[in-house]
Amino acid sequence: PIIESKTVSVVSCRFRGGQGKTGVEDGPVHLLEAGLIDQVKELGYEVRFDGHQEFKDIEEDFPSEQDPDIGRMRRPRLVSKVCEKVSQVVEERARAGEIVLTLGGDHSLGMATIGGTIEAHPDLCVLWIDAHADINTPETTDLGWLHGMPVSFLLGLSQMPEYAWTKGRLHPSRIAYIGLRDIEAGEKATLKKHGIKAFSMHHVDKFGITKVVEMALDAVNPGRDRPIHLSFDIDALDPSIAPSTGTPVRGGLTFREGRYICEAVAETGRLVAMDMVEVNPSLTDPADPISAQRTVATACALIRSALGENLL
Ligand code: Z70
Ligand code: MN
Ligand code: MN
Ligand code: MN
Repeated sequence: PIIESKTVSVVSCRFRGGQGKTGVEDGPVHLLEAGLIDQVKELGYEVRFDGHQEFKDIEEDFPSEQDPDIGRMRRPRLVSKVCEKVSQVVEERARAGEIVLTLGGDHSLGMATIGGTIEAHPDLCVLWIDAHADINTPETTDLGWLHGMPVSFLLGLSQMPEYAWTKGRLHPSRIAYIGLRDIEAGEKATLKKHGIKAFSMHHVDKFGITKVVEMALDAVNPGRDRPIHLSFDIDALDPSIAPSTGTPVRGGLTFREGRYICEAVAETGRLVAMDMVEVNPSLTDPADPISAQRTVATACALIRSALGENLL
């Protein structure tokens, strides 16, 4: 493979506490059952996978009734404790020079994975591929779910004692979005205020995915020399190819556009970490019995693309 590291470290996070729907904790199980590890080995990597991350003790310490809301934030302590733990695991593996592949679980995990990666790779840049901006703060959040807020913690825009471990080390100039189409007014204001590069589906239509990826990389990684963390929310893709997710939004990326983003990252040879989140196999359309299978297959294909499949 083009990527330097020969080891992919799989961090499986069966966690759903950052949002309201059951089933997203089964995402990693289905990805593994689909043969993800063998698929990655097939590409020439060593794979390190030592079982699912264990959150039982934390979940016992912070059951919903003992984890009251803070402002509008729901399950704030549970999410913080789980993410702090995941962050330490990701940091350790990134420091070992492994490509860290985190399987979610919901996207609150993004504060953990990027928070961990940036400790090992301080000059990190991030591509956040999503229908949503996930940049709400405790002040702007409407529903209070943490999966809509991780970027604000990464950038240091949200600070609270319960989240003291989040260091806010990511500079707003080091993150770019692709795929946005469901952004709240408060989030839009935050993006504007901090000059964050955000490419919506409108930009994908207008410029094409090739140009959009080039512009995104030019913004966060002009010399193509910085390590890249690719945080992929499966809901960035159109619901026709990735229906099994908690908040599907019409008009998303095509299968090829999704894979193109991943291939372009692989081409740089600078991928150090990837997240694949919000795959919820329990959300199936009765009229479409293989919707979960299709979503899982799509997620596996995206991961293989980011690891260099089909690059000549
Ligand atoms: C909304 C919020 C979100 C994913 C929904 C939604 C965020 N902006 N993220 N689904 N994956 O609750 O903050
Ligand atoms: Mn199942
Ligand atoms: Mn997301
Ligand atoms: Mn999303």
